[in-house]
Amino acid sequence: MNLNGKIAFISGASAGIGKAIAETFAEAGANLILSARRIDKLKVLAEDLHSKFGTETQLIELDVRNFDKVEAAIKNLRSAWANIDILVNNAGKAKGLDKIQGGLLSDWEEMIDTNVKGLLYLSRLILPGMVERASGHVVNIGSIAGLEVYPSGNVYCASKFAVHAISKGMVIDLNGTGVKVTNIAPGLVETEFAEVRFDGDKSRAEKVYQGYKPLEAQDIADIALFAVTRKHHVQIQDILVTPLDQATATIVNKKQ
Ligand code: NDP
Ligand code: 8X3
Repeated sequence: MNLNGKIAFISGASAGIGKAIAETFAEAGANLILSARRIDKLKVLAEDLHSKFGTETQLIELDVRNFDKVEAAIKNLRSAWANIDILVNNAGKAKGLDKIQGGLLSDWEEMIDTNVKGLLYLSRLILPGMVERASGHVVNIGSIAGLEVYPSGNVYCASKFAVHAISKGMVIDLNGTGVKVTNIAPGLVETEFAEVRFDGDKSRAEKVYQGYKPLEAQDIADIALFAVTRKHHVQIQDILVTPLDQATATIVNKKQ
């Protein structure tokens, strides 16, 4: 499973699943364009990957909600970096866990703008080059929340249902172009996700992952690497992965 000579663009590479995918793709030989808002975290990661694996990186301080900035970032890539082989649309989040009648508009906008529009912006800018070269792979990080709606999940679930629909739309529209699409739908993964959802409330966030063994970001990175290293004729469209103790979005075998 090697990615020697490949260029991968990863959104949201400063933490969690995106960071683990960066580390795993780097170990497999890829060079990386890493983007997130927290550039300091990307710098530390890039230095680490260079010293461990000799990885070349381009770092982009980027909020995927801002189309003008996303467009400038992609258009300003030097020619050696312009031919992106793999796009990992990972940047995303849940904000809040409120009944819809009490949800915050600002939370809804942040989720929809990041999870849906950010993914669309990057894809719209990067896909034409892949189609022109008849080669490329888009990995979208969906969620079990894109397959099931759970109580108070409303808008987060809607944003991930949208990711799943967009992934299927990509598979259909890119059919015959040589470009592959993979949608990965994880269940509970222990990352900064819950802390972000609960606005930095660490004790509430910790409870999400207590009483069972959640997935680790590395588990998702292993799956992403597997998906992007199959033979040319093999396209893995959809993967649902949960911890052993998770049956559905709401049924989790917790020992308290
Ligand atoms: P983390 O909070 O650990 O990481 C989220 C990443 O997204 C960070 O690198 C963050 O970087 C980046 N990000 C957030 N907002 C923006 C933005 N506006 N522009 C650019 N980057 C942004 O969470 P996860 O690693 O868990 O989440 C990654 C993806 O996986 C998300 O799409 C999430 O919905 C999905 N997912 C997570 C699951 C889980 O249980 N953890 C399960 C299923 C799916 P920065 O803050 O520096 O910008
Ligand atoms: C993250 C998993 O169940 O918290 O997408 O929505 S869940």
